[in-house]
Amino acid sequence: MKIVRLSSEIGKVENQTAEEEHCAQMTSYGLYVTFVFIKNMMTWTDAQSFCRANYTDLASVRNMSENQKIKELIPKGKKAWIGLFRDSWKWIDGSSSSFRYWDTKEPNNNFHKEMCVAAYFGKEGKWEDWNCDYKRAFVCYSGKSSNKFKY
Ligand SMILES: [Ca+2]
Repeated sequence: MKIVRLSSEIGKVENQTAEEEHCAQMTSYGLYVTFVFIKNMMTWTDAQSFCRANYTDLASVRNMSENQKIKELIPKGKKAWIGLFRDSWKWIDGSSSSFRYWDTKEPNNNFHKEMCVAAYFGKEGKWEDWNCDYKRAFVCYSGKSSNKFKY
């Protein structure tokens, strides 16, 4: 797989040939987290399985700088699943970050069926809740997640 690796540590693109996979590496809470954009369209659940098989999990977005990093990975106007779902809104990695970046009027739980969250990168990376069965591109991460690593 071709990879573009954008490292916020060195701030340059190391490989320009990428197509399928885009990565951003950044330090968060003192740990390296690598975000990977997958353009294959999948339901939220399938996207989660894919991320868990190939990376760590769907991306948790814990602050504005992580949201910004992810935004930079994703083609403008695209929506992509992230790892937030409705169980009083919980990140799948078990982390308890309260950072949210909802678009206006979101989350609105249309038809009471919107349990999953996509970030919409035509709108500054703001989030919308969506029916989990929609097929979308998505963002995985790899790295240590906060529930496996105590500070
Ligand atoms: Ca919605």
